[in-house]
Amino acid sequence: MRYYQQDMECASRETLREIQSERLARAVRHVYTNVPYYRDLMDKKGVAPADIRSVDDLPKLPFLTKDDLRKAYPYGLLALPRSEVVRIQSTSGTTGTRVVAFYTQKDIDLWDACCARAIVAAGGGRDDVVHVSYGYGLFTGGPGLNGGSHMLGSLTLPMSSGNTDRQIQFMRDLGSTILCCTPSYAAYLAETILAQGVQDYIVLKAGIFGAEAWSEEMRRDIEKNLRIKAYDIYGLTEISGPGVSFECSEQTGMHINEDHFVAEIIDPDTGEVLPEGVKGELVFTCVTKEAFPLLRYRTRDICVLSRKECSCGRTLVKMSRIMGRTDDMLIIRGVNVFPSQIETVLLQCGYPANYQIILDRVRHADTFEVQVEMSQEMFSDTVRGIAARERELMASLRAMLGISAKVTIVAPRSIARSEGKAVRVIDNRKV
Ligand code: DLL
Repeated sequence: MRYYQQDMECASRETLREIQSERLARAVRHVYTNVPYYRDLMDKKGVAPADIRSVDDLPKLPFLTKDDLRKAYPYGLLALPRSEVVRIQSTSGTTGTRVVAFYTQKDIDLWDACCARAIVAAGGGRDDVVHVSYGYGLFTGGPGLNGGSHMLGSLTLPMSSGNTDRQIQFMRDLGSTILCCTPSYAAYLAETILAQGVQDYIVLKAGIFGAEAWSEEMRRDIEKNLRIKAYDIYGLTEISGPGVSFECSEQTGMHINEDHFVAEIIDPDTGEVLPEGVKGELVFTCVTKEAFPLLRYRTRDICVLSRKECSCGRTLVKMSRIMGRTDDMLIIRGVNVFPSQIETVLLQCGYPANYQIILDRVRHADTFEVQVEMSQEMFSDTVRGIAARERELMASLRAMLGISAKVTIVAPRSIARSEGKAVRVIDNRKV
């Protein structure tokens, strides 16, 4: 099988445009009628549903940002009664308020189909054993690839993350052929497999890795060590989850599932739409979703779009790797972290907000340290007292972020002050 839904994946540009335009007009009517928050934004901009007849009219619509999601938290952007909605997924927000997204059964079916397209593009089919080591739960990685694999009819192994020895044991015993996890976990698994000397018992052929940035060098390492082809996959909770775009055999960027998510690239400063091939901020409009159809959602991810012909036969537009962010979000071990979340915890725990986040990548795995200045009153604490405070702070940070950081409490005024903006993040990872 080369495609999962060939009619859409390989449609002519004109057909795709027509489908997008028709779906867009319908989505705008749906949102305008059912989401007072967005109706207000449209009214303020002086645009009515009747003004949106084709994708060319997209720039007339107002943008949505993570800030709008925070203001409308939790149900303010829901476009259907709660009784129609069957699932919630979530990811970090900039402060204590998390981002929540909602799905009807049809929304989940569409999302699963997008992930099935990604698995087929990576060479998957009904005979494969799809080993899903993304986290399950609020994070979309596990549920998304799990759903895609089910829909395709592959044998699905819902491993979730962690317990590396058991992952490898099952990989051997059950003959996993496609591995789905973050690229850093794939690299770690590869290393452990080599260290255990069991590589000859592993029959993986492909990997579908995303949720964080990774380099071409990292791809080559993983491919060599696991003897597989490694494919990138992109997505975000607000738009559905993994499978918004996926890589094909050409491995030169990710095809966006444009029949569901219409992409634009804008200048992050002016909001102006940029021509194809120019680097800028990626914006998505959901044209088929029922429960949580965000229109012109600013992802803060920076990339380039290309409609150059692809050797795989798909006509869906391709996005490059993510080249950076327009905000200060960090992705640490696949988890989104905002410095403002760390600040919130420090203030809640009575620390001055003088801190530094130090990131590194040791053998493809992220290290994450938070150095925090103690207050003057803490200065007289005993060494044991400080160690206890570090443990306490580690637990509070873990509760806020969902991942562990090494916490080091340092003397007052020992973190270098900068002349201008505070340097909160020292990121030594090379991506
Ligand atoms: O990370 C969804 C996902 C799960 C994608 C599994 C791929 C695989 P969020 O937690 O909402 O959702 O984080 C979304 O992660 O805006 C990007 O900044 C980043 N991101 C996702 N995929 C990639 C990728 C999931 N392939 C945020 N390369 C996005 C670089 C990625 N960054």
